[in-house]
Amino acid sequence: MTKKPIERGICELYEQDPEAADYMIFGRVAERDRRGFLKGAGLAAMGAVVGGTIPFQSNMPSGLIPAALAESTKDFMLKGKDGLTVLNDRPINAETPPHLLDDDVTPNSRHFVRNNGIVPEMAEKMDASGWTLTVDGEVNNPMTLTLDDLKSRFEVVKLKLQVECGGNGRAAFNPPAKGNQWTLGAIGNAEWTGIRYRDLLKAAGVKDSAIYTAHYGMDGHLSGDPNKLPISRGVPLAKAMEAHSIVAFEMNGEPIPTLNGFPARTICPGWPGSTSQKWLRRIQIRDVVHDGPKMTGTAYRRPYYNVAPGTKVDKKDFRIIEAMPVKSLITSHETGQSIGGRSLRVGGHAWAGDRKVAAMHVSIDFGATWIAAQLMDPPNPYSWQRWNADLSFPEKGYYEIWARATDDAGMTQPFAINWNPKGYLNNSMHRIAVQVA
Ligand SMILES: Nc1nc2c(c(=O)[nH]1)N[C@H]1C(S)=C(S)[C@@H](COP(=O)(O)O)O[C@H]1N2
Ligand SMILES: [Mo]
Repeated sequence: MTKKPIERGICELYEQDPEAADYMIFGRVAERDRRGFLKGAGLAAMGAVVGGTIPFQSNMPSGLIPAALAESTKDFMLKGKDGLTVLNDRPINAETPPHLLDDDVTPNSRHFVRNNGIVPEMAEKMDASGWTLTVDGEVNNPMTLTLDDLKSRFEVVKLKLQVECGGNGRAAFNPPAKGNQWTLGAIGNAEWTGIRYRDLLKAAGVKDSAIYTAHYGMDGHLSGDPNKLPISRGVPLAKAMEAHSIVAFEMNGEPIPTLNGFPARTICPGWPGSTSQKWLRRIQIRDVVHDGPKMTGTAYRRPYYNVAPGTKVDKKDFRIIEAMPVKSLITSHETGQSIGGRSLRVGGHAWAGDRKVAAMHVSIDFGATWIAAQLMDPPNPYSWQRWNADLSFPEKGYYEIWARATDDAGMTQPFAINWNPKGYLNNSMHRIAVQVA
């Protein structure tokens, strides 16, 4: 018997049980009228997903997959998001095309979204009344704090921090890896306001036995089972104690948007985005490595040695992914663009997990020669870094611009993909095509 997948494509969900699909995708808050039409918060959630109110909603049969989700997922917009590509193989996952990531600070409207479960009602309503954060486990003073407690009892910091999904780049794996087929855009670098994770832990008085954190959110499991969690991950205590790991309550000066974790989330920058728990409600300090959903098995893990594409790897050889590898994007131009003159200033961002980016290079001759780009310092550690390069094309025609970053430990982005069974950590260099007229 094959195991029933818990995360299924929207189309597949609708095919099997349209009404249940409405319920799962548009939330447990979905209410129906006598004829079974969606109303109330469920309808509002559907409006949010299709990007507007639905004037003829009273004609809309229940269990009808909105065409915006079924087709042309490229053009349909999530509420509060602008130009994101929605991957329709799971409820609400959307990435940002690289040319829309040109801002040094990623606007809320362009920060990708990766959800493993159902957005909690509190976040849909953007109303934090009654919200608390509990810190417990291996601590001397377990605490339960309100949002006001966070803001008033601890020093508030503002940091520009990169959050990247561990599976960003998975779409390029061959043989393909199961999971969200992210291309390049599951990365963002917003300015987060919050408190240092370590200040919280100091206040709670971490015991000597503590080695790992466990993060719990308010989102519901896709199955609708209230006893199941979609995801609960954590980090080694040392990562939580790092000066740039925070519990954030604002994103770019505004309450964190519904889809990005309102009212509060951890940000453990430079590590797989899954360590940055959204809709946070509890941090448990543990004396063992956390074993919540998506911590064990092969989730967010890779073999500790390199394997040839397609290799079957024994589960015991998988290790938890910690810092993400060095990476960069060309964001100044969209791939396929026509260029008028022979010279072109290109630019983008580079980042390197826990490290700093030390050098940035571009090539217009398929990697035969490389030009050093100008590389800025990050505004703070764990922010991505701006780079720019002035190119000149010898004649008209088709070119590829390749970009590669090198971190301060000498690691450079490869051309080929470092294949692993679950399709994590693809940091192969970004290439765009241009036509020089
Ligand atoms: N509670 C909760 N937190 C979560 C997730 C989730 O599904 N539920 N997804 C994680 C994953 S896999 C990633 S990559 C990041 C994405 O953050 P974003 O949606 O704000 O871009 O959130 C993480 N935090
Ligand atoms: Mo992720």
